[in-house]
Amino acid sequence: MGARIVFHIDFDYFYAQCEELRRPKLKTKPVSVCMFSDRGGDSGAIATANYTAREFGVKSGIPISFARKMLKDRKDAIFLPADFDYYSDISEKAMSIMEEFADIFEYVGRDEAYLDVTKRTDSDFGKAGYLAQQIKNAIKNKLKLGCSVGVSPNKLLSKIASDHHKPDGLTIVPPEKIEAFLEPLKIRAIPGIGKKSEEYFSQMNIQTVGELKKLDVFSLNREFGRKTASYIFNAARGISDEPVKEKKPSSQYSKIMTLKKDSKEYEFLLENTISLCCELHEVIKKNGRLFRSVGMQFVQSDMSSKTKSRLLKNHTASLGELQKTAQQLLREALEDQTKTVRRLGVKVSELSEGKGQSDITSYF
Ligand code: DGT
Ligand code: CA
Ligand code: CA
Repeated sequence: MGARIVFHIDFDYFYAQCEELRRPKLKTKPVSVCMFSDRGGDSGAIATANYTAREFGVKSGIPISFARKMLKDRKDAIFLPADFDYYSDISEKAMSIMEEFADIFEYVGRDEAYLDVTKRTDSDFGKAGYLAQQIKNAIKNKLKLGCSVGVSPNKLLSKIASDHHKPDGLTIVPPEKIEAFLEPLKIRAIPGIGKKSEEYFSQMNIQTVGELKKLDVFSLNREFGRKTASYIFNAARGISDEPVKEKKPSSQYSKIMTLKKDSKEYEFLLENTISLCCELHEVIKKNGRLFRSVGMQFVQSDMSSKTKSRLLKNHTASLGELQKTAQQLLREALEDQTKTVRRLGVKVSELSEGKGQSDITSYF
């Protein structure tokens, strides 16, 4: 077996691009997607902006009021509230197109994924480049969605490479080009190196990845601790052996079981509900997701179905909250229950990414 070949695919200015898709006239205007807070007015932050708005300094995380000031001379500037359901819908479609092209497919978040394509390309970077272009074309033709792709022997390098040319990029880094690719890059290009580490390194006159390589692992250890130090040391050399792990996107998770006996007895059903919640919670945890909606399903002895669901105030990953909500739903469902229950199910939906998905936390 030759070198691994891993793709990182990241959709360009994702939320704003989604807005352009449904209103193509927006394309020539500065578009900012906003997360308005419930305090009203302009309070809240920018989720993302298209490249026209970025030319004026607008970017993710800044207050909406700042963005308005930056764009005050553009009478055509557009500010839209984020519509996550719509973005998730486009994301799911794009993910299912990409899955077809992978040996192993790892969903990372709404706008990115890793694909291990080692087998289907026979470890050949020429074939891999061709495959990457095919994927870009498929997403473009079917959804009109643009993305940037990094191709390299590992996840870390591919993540850096996908960010190298944006939008609509394709950056291929075969093993023999790793050094030449990495050395001139700003250290910030390494996922996990943020403002603070950047300041620390710049005091030592280190700006580029090439310069970072001059530091030995011991001085890095002293500053960052063993784990982070070894990550930085290896990252500067393009080394990372984290495997691409199969993970599919899902808009809901559920667990359903056939009961030992048909029943409409609260205590018996509660006991089973609680254990279903535990199993379901394992899945939620494994996928690093938060949920906001909890649902309960009965398949009754005549095979008819009964469902109840509740939307929580906030997204959560709490097992306690899941069990408490399921218990309430169970009690409500049993209020007018005449038939016995044969199968019992618990479901969570309205999912969002947990904290675990951000680059920094998953790398450090
Ligand atoms: P790019 O650079 O063309 O990939 O642009 P985006 O907007 O796709 O940026 P990316 O990939 O870092 O993030 C994907 C989506 O995640 C983005 O469309 C909005 C959301 N997002 C990113 N950063 C933030 C942030 O700081 N706050 C909030 N609320 N959302 C963010
Ligand atoms: Ca993106
Ligand atoms: Ca991204």
